[in-house]
Amino acid sequence: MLFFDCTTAPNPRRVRMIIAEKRLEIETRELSIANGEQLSPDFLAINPRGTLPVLVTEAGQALSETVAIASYLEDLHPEPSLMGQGAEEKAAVLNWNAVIEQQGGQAIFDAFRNSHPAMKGRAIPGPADYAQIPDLAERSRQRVNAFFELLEARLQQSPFIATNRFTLADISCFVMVEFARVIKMRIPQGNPATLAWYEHICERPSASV
Ligand SMILES: N[C@@H](CCC(=O)N[C@@H](CS)C(=O)NCC(=O)O)C(=O)O
Repeated sequence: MLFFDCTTAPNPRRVRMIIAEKRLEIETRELSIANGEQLSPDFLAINPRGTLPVLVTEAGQALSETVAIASYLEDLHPEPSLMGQGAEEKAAVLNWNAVIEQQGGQAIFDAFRNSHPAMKGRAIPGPADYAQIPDLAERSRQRVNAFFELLEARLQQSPFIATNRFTLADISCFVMVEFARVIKMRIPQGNPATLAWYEHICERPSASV
């Protein structure tokens, strides 16, 4: 197995947290997105989408989606479970993880990639260059505000994002919320349930990877 990582990027961080939670040791290769190493011909031969993370499985398949990597590692190493146990929990984890990615992660990434000078011409990850759309950055910031309200409503009802235990959905949410610092957005001080959840996750050893 081989894990292609980038220590500055949020999606690879989700995989690092999964690996840490499951206490696995996987051979890792670091690539620098800042230096464009994800677009080298050698890496594009492994992942033509030119994105990180990538996990090359035992059979040699290159997985480029965090959820797929999480599912693969969960099958090989079921404990501790991060993908839920039983039909209801498994469905809840996938459901909430998708909500976090689409309502939170995508809004944060769009706000960042369509406004930050370092992302000029790189508004979408991958081999093709796309121009920034400033209006999209602004609209995305509005969506991030809505995401924080969605989170607060959920965490008023549930100790963790998807179930009553820590799962992949919490990892995704924690990483996205921390990444929002790049657009200078943080959990609002008026959202006590989200702040308490955040402090609780910060106590886990995996939060520091
Ligand atoms: N859907 C993928 C997203 C992968 C992704 O977009 N990764 C970003 C880093 S967080 C990337 O590779 N960016 C490369 C670039 O900006 O060119 C996942 O679940 O991991």
